[in-house]
Parts: sequence; C-alpha cells; structure tokens
Amino acid sequence: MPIDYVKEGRIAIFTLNRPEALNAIDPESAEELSRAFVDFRDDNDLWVGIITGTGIKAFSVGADIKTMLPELKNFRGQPGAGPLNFMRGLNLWKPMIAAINGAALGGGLEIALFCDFRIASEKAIFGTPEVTLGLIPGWGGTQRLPRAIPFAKAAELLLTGKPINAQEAYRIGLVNKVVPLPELMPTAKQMAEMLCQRAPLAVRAAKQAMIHGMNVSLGDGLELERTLNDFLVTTDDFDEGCKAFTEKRQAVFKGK
Ligand code: CO8
Repeated sequence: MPIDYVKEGRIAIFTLNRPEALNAIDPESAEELSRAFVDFRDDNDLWVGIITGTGIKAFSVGADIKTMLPELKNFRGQPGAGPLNFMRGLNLWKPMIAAINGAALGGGLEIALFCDFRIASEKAIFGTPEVTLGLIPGWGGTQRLPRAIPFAKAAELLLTGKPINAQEAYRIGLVNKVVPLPELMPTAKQMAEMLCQRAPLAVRAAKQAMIHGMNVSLGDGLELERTLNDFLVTTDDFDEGCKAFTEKRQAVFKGK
C-alpha cells in the first residue's frame, strides 16, 4: 500500500510508503491519502494526525514526476479541488503534525505545510524544485509558504528551487523542532498526546480561527472568533474544563 494508515487511540498515523521512489506521490497514493484524510476528519474518536514517510532518506519528494505530472495536462481548467489535489477543500480542523524524516521536496513540502506543526530529523532538507521542471507548486505551496515564513525566504525557495537544510528551516521558522531521527516519532507522538489532553473542539476552533482569520479583515476575524467562542461555551468540555480547574484536577474532555 502506498499509504499506511493506522489508528493508535486518538491518534491517526499516515505513512507515505513508496520508499523505492522516495515516497513520491503517484495517483494511487493521492487517492489513498485523500480517503485516509476524509476518514480521519470524520472519525470522532480521532483527535490528532501525524504524517511521516517510510525510510531514512525522504519524507516525500513530491508528485511522482513519471506518473503524476503527465496527468496534469488532462485536468487543466478544473476549478477548486481537482482529482489530483487531495488537500484542497477538506476543512480539516483537527491538528496535524508532520514528522519529517528526510527530504521534503515539492509536493512533499506542501504536505508538510498542510500540517500545523513540523518536526524534522537533523538530515531533512526542504525545497520547492518545481521551477526546475517548468512548473510551480500545485498543492498550495505558493500560498502556504509565504504565510508560514518571511516573504523573502519564501521567494528564495519558490523562485530558485534550491533546498535548505533542517537547521536553516528551524532558523526561519519553517519547522518547530529539529531532533535526531530516532527521536522523531517519539517527539511527534509526545506532541500529539499533549494535544489530546486539550479540549478537542477548542483546539479545532483555534485552528479554524487562525486559518480563516489569515484571509479576512481583522474585524471579520474577530467576529469569527466570537462566533466560535459562542459555540464553545455551550459545550460539555467547557463546563468540564472550568470545573476541573476549580477542583484542581486534570480535565477529562470528551469532544462534546
Ligand atoms: N517522482 C518520481 N520518482 C522520483 C521522484 C519524483 N518526484 N524523486 C525521486 N524519484 C525516484 C528516482 O527516479 C529514482 O528511481 P529509479 O531508481 O527507479 O531511477 C529513486 O526515486 C531514487 O531517486 P534518485 O536516484 O534520484 O536519488 P538521489 O539520492 O540521487 O536524489 C533527489 C534524490 C535529490 C530527491 C532526486 O531524486 C530529485 O531531485 N527528485 C525530484 C524531486 C522533485 O523535483 N520534486 C518535485 C516534484 S513536482 C511536485 O511535487 C509538484 C507538486 C504539485 C503537483 C500538482 C498536482 C495537481
């Protein structure tokens, strides 16, 4: 299977699993990943996702140049989420962590940018080599990268296609943390478990407010924040969070 999708308690783990092609995304991988993302989004028992790659060399080197890129001509002119675009229009508000075990290039970096947290192994590299192929990123990279890091650094990556190493990625704020490879998944799981202790509906509302808020006026963003909080104060988890604080104990959230 090009995508390994497993559920561990409240955590979903997606593993890009085509090591013979450095975990490049072919049409079958895109379809499987799309199905797994939808399952994760709709399964109430799952609260946090981790996405990683098989092997020590690559997280993912992006779209499969041999089998995926030739398809692009067939899908010209399709607005919104085309059949090859498995990250668009998902409205996935559950937190996602990218555990970047190696090269994250092109669409591989775009998958990492789709996530909220990026943890990298020391040997990981990051880049958008699409301009070397006569293309630009097509899974959100031109939009998410300049929102994630300073514009000049995004321009350097997007316009030159030259990769940067993990230390530079940390320095410019592209990744949250750099760890030795053996500590990568334990660190990602530790972060996921910490997120699972927070009120899940509040975590999702915070993500939704951040992402929508980046694209609207401050006034509209503040209104969205108010609307989300109007909903959160009606939840059982809000009552539980306040009660647990008063009783000096850890809150037990249910996502209700
Ligand atoms: N696609 C298909 N196969 C790949 C890819 C790829 N992106 N990258 C590597 N491979 C394959 C190689 O062909 C090779 O296979 P084989 O042994 O059968 O020849 C195997 O993986 C190992 O690769 P290398 O021998 O090249 O390994 P090296 O260590 O020498 O080099 C690199 C590693 C530097 C990562 C090199 O493989 C490379 O430059 N790869 C291309 C990376 C790239 O350009 N990625 C961008 C792809 S385009 C993209 O992601 C656009 C996304 C948006 C699409 C929009 C859709 C709607």
